[in-house]
Amino acid sequence: MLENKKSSLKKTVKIMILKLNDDWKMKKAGDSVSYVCDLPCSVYKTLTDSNVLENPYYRDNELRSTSICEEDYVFTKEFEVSKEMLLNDFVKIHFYGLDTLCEIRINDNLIATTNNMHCQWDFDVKEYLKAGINNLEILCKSPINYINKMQSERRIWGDRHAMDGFTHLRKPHYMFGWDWGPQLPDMGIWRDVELYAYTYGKISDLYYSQKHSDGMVTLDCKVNFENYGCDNLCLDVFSPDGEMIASTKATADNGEATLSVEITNPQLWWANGYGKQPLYKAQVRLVRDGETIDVKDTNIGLRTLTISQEADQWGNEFCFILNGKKIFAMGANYIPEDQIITRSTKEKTEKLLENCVKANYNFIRVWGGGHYPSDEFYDYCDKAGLIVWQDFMFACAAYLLTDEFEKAVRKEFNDNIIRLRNHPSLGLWCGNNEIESAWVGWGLPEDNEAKADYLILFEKIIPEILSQLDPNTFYWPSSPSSGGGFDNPSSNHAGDMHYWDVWHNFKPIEDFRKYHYRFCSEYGFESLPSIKTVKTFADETKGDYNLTSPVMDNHQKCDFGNEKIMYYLAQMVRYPYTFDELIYSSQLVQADCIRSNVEHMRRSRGRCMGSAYWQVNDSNPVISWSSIDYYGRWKPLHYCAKRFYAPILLSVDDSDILKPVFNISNETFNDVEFEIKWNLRKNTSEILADGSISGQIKELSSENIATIDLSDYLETIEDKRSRYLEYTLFIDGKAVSNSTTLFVRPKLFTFIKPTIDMTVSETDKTYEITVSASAFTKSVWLDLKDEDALFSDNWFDIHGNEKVTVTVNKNEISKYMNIQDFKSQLVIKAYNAF
Ligand code: BMA
Repeated sequence: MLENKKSSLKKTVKIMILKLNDDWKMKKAGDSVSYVCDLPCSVYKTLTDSNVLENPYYRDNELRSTSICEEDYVFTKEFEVSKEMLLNDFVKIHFYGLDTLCEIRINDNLIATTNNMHCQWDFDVKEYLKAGINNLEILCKSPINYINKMQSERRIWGDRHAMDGFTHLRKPHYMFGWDWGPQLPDMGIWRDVELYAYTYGKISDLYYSQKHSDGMVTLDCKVNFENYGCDNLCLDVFSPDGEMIASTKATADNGEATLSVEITNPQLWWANGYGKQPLYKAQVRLVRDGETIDVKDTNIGLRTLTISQEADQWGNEFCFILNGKKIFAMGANYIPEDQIITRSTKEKTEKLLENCVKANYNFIRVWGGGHYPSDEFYDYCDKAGLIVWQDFMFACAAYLLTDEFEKAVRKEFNDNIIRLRNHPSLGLWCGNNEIESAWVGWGLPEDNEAKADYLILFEKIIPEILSQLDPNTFYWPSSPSSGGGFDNPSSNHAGDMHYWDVWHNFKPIEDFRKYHYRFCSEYGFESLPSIKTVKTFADETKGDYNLTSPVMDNHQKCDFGNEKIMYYLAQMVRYPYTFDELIYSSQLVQADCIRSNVEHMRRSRGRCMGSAYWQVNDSNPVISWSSIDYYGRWKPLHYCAKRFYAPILLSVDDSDILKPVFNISNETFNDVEFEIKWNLRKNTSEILADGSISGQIKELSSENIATIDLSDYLETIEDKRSRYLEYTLFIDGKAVSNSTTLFVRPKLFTFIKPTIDMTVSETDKTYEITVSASAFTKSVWLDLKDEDALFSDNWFDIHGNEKVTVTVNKNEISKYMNIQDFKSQLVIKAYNAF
């Protein structure tokens, strides 16, 4: 009987997986009190979830939270292993992300130590496991103690907003603080953990390459695998609607094989705005005796995508070329979604990216001071058509290539390149953020060793690894750069550019338009977040609602950030007397500034081929350059982005205000017939002159359509201060783009205080808000007092009693409300209606 039982236990054929994500415990090393947690978990998350630490984002709690990470912490978990699992030849543990300096023990045996948060870790553990209950322990050592020690032994330069010495450790730099983030260098287990076992083989990784020729794509898949008795490797390809369209097989003998199929009539993958994002499914199976041992599915977008640097009359262009078409990249910079990374969720990531698509982005830059985002991030970009500019995780710092550091980063490159290289959205790898330009022009402390190591790391090691692991994706050494070798990285003639003279260097907002960039991958302007967001960290009763209060000051991380806000407000708008007005005004100046920059760049399409404003999101509730705040609330800038990134944009070049020039930028593949209608109006909105212009604008082009002469109407200072130009672009009779140009800065304009009329009605699925006013009303802002809603349009101008109707989908409101509640929640603001 006993014999029989024993022999019924057989090696499983398929890979066995045991997830180890739940029921962990955390305690400070040496302490007896522990707290329960599930993965992802970290010190700050567990302590706040257990109510032993107040939220570090609240008021100035940060100041009492940083030092928590001067201690070591231990995470433990008990888990049961079956006899069956241990029958397998290989039993391994896989960590998708450990933060950062960890000692891993199983049943008190030290298995490994780790030193890079950007890596995944895989260890053989069969010999340490027993059938029944086992104990897994992760000791996380203080990152602060580590960087202090390393920095005292050998100083290396790093941006001063982060804790001194951060550059020594491969942990997202921003966790040590940034000019938009508190210093909370957490520790923990930030991605999944699993135990897995196998005997006959396993697929390690896949690399897909595409060759496009007329009406056909050859899809090659290079498979790395382990084989201990499998017969075949199979590749099946399914069309976007699920039909199997190609299939091939190879004999599985050694550790590498290439499978190849042909796809006829390929449906091409396009970036958002240019076409659809059909995703084919490619499935690779490792087979033994007709049974699948391991399987890996990959979404494939059929496309060619690289950067063109063709020489032209201005130098060398820098633009994405997608399926042979040169496109204008429209997007923003992405930073980590939470300062306490373990608070990030798939839902928040998807919502954020969905909001990027709603604002007509076609690309997004993953900035190098954060982390390599989750798989879900790229899956969403694939699905939605957002081209990803992917920095490697190095920013604003120098590094020394010690043996240990080099080993750590080589593993990081390997892990992340393999993980991300098959995504159709992956458009470009970039070495780092602002380090080439820092060496050239920031006056860094002299350090020849680190400077030489810069070239080895970013211009030798990374390109070499990419040529092995992902030769299909374009590599750019740094952002900004004009190609590397410390050769004028901030040039306007080639490569990408970060423009910060407006904001960091106090240059007037209009200065941006003096220059022409090839691709502006950073520029930005700060504003305060919504009052609803301020409420989550500031206490009005304690006097926090004041820009220079200690709490607001703590939530402003940029040097002289609040001073800069006031400086630019004084240039642009009337003095804001209330806190509410201050928030509104800062958002107004931000939106107007970024809008005018983008319009300028889109007018220079051909010469300039990309715009990424700094930054789309926030990692915490803070005053920053973001267009969407930490709680996902759209600032006016995001509503503006939806407009200035519209596929077809009408804008006005007002360099000569007496003779404004209408420009249309057409970022579609169609030549379009258009009509522009314009009105020159008084501040009452009364029309003084009007006109219309029709014509055709070619696909993928930007053209100055017409200049109008308004000098007769703008003779006196009073005229300039009380008249404005308003214009709309119609295509097929439908208004697709509209805006307003003042002839003076808003603070100098003679606004009339309007009476605003607003009515709300409802349909099954929407609330409809109709607004009109007794005079010209600038930058109207609709909002709900306590809840959140996405408006179909917001931050628009009203031209007197001409009605504007805006809708809200009922399912876009954060909480169910009937029409009465909705009306009582609705607030309206405007620049001249405070
Ligand atoms: C850029 C970025 C970040 C920074 C931002 C705002 O230089 O690369 O380092 O947060 O400016 O200052």
